[in-house]
Amino acid sequence: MIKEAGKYLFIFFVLTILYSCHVQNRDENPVIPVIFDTDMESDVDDVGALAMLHALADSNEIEILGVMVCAENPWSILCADRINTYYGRGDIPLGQLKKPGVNRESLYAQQVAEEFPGTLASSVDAMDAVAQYRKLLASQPDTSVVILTVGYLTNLRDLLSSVPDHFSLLSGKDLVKRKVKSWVCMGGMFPSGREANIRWDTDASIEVVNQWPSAIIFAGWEIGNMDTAHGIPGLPEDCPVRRAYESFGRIPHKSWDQVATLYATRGLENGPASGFWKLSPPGQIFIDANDGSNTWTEDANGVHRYLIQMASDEEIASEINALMMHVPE
Ligand SMILES: [Ca+2]
Repeated sequence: MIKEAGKYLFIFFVLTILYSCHVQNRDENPVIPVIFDTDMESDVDDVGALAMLHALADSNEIEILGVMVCAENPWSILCADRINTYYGRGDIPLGQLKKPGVNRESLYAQQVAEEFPGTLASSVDAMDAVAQYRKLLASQPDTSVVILTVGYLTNLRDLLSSVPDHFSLLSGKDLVKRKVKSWVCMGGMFPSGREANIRWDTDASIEVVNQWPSAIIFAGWEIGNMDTAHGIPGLPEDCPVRRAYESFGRIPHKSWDQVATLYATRGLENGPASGFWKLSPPGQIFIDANDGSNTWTEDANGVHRYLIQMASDEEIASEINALMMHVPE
């Protein structure tokens, strides 16, 4: 009898220790809530970035709160929905740019949208991106959300100028100030240059970078100009990520959106990839209204920073490739 009781006590001890380790682990590595804002049309790196986010969600490193499309192309959001569905997350809240914005062709979005199963029938049925942003931000704890933009800044411009509604009594600007922890923006070229995400909707870009109520971290063109996706043809045939890359027709391909994604997830603060880059000194991005090019001014009181690559291309690409090649169970 005493021996039996001792056995149960021992099991109880082991379980208590295991549980406290689990709680400790969870506190040390909290799940990062991410909103992904994409122009999934003209280039295919957005697809690679979304694949990475699903791999990171499967390893409980992040939660994909929502996927926003900042482009007019009606196939983009359907393509994102098919990818979410493939990874078992067809219920991720979606938001679509509903006002006029950038409208560009895609070599893969319609193919993926038409050939793969999903939950959204038409971009017309999708919720307005600004409303979805407001709904998602209002539902989250203060200073918690990471916004990752890998496209035009049209949605964020419209979010900032949004007014109180039934989701929140705060203005768009105050809601961002209250809820957003970090905004990582794939955009710009540093210290200067002309990059697509910033220049295609130059007016929105200028308004956002001048009005954003907290810090912005830019993942510039120069640090994403490295090849990844070499292994894509080895993914299963029913994988929409493989279809998108093969339809786009360039494998391997550059990785602007994936680099920003890796930083926004594993690179922040003391994340496992935080040594891959360092932050520039604080400063201010300046965007030229005539051609959308940007320059940079160091300023001790500035709230903008850009990433400076510290690790080799090979090291960073290998981490990105591993995440992109993740196959859901
Ligand atoms: Ca993009």
